[in-house]
Parts: sequence; structure tokens; C-alpha cells
Amino acid sequence: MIDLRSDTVTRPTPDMLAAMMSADIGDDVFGDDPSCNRLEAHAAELAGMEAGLFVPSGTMGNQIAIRCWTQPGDEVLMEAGSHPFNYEAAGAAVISGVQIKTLTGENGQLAPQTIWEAVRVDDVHFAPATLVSIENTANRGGGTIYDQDALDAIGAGCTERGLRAHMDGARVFNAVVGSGVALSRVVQEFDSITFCLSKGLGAPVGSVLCGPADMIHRGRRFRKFLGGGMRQAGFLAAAGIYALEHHVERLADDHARCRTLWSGLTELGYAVREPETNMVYVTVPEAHAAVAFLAERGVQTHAVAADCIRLVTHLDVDDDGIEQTLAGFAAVRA
Ligand code: TLP
Repeated sequence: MIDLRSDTVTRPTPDMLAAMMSADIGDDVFGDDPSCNRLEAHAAELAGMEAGLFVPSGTMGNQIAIRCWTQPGDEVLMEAGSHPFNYEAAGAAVISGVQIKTLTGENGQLAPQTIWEAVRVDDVHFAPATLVSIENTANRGGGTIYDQDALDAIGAGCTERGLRAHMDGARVFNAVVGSGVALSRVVQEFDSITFCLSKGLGAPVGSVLCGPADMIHRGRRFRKFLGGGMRQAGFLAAAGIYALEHHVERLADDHARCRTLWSGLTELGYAVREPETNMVYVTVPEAHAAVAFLAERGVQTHAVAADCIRLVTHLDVDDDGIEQTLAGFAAVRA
């Protein structure tokens, strides 16, 4: 079975498993798990931020960031297709008591001006906007990479206006590899970032939230109240360390295979936007029927709408898998 539903489906490689099995561990809720501490320090260094917090999921990382940067009754600005608005079970409303205001972007990305126009004046009628959250790469936008100029303008513009800027960088290493810009530079003007170890980087579990030390200190308490304080989590942190050391540069292979998918699908007559990283969205008339048809041919895909299928490349998909997928899509049209 070729599984292109998401890059979350990857299994640890034998070398990653070996690194996990030999991890130094402790009790991370007491703060004495050396592997967790090492992962958090390494992540913070990569992001050029003061501190890191190992969390079970990207969702928890985003939710802790929202909780840290807002008060109940605040407004959080994000693009309409963004993950915290669409796929985090209204967590921001429940956990932080905030209102999300969605803005329309292009390919999942917000233009700085769109954000500034949405920040309302100080008036008792209005929820004050205190946080902007952007996604890089932008998942529902097609895995697109923000231009560095736009990121700098958003981050610096937030600071000028007294807002915080958070990056949902679930797939930020795809952006780093795709753009050639180092992570610390990508988030230079941002207050915090969540990035996932369990997507293209291939770890089984985990994300890291990075930000200023005082924010991460508060975030550690929020992680506890959400039930995300893990004990001998060093086994998982070791997978994350391994992923950061061995699986970042190889994301370029996923991007290349995704381009092969795109050109093959285009030749077959499908409408597919040229990918920037590791995902394509394919327009098909009966997406759910096509997903079932492809599954019978050993290709698992995900229908994100009645007429749209998402395909995501990752380290468990090789060249043969791409061929098999294209053969499946050829049969869908036959
Ligand atoms: N995204 C998943 C699904 O939930 C849609 C996927 O298969 O793409 N931010 C972004 C941009 C994401 O794409 C995801 C996961 C998350 C956050 C949440 O990460 P997890 O699944 O670790 O909570």
C-alpha cells in the first residue's frame, strides 16, 4: 500500500528506532529527562529563540501558544484555511476563550496589508486583536512557502502594533529546504513557532514550541493542565533529535517526487497547481469515489472536499510508489 494521505503516516526507520531504544531518559515532568532537555535546547537554537517545549502534537503546540499570547475575549487573526481554525476542534475557543477572525489569503498565505486592515480600533464593542498566527508551509494553500519579505513584514508589523506573531510551522522544515533560508532567519521577526517532528521529519510523535523563556515557562504549565506533561518522553525526544539530524535535507527528495507527481498528473489532464514542497491538491469530479477506487489499487489518498484529493509525499514513498500512484490516477480517468 502506498500511503499519500499525509506525511504524518511515516514509521520510524530502523536507525531512528535504534536511537530511541538507546535514549537517555528521566522524568520530564520533574525536568530531568536529558533527551527532552537536549531536544528542547536544540530546537530553540535552530529557531534562534530562547527556549523550547516538547509537546505531544502540533495541535497542542499551537494551542499553548494561543493560550500564552492571549486573554479570554481577545481576537486571533489567521487565514481561513488555517489549521487552528479548521482542525483543532475549536480548541482556541475552549482553552483560551478567544475568537478567531479568519482572513482571506492567497494560496493559504496572508498579505501583511490584509492583516493590518483587520486590526480594529480600540473600542468597547470590539474584541482586541492580540495575536496573528500564520502557517508556513500553508497546508490548505498547497504546501506553499511564504516569501521572507512577507514574513518579516508580518512579524515586524505585529511588533509595531503591539500584537504577537506566531508561526504554525508544522512543516516549516519543508519551507527551509524549499527556500534555502535557515529556520532562525525564517522566524527572525516572530515571537513563537511550533514545528512538527512527526510529519515529513519522520518521528512517530511530537512537536516543539519555541519562544521567549518566560513564555515557554508559562507554556510548560499550560502543557501540564492539558495533560501533555509526559514522563519518560526521552524515548520520543530521541526520535525527534534523530529526525532533526538526519531527515531535514532529505525533504528535498519528497519535494522532487511531488513534482514528478504533479507533472505526471498534469500530463494525464488533471488540474493540479505546481507544488512548492511535498503536497498537491488534485481536482477530481467524484473525489470520494476516486479515493475508494485508488485504494483498491494500493494507493491511499485523502479527499479534502467533494472534488479534491490531497497527495502528500514523505519518506515512506519511493519512486515506485509515485509510478503506482500515477498508474492509479490514469485508471481513474480511463
Ligand atoms: N495536519 C494534518 C491534519 O490534521 C489536517 C495533516 O494531515 O496535514 N498545523 C498544520 C499546518 C498541520 O497540517 C497539522 C496537522 C497540525 C498543525 C497539527 O499537528 P498534529 O497532527 O501533530 O496535531
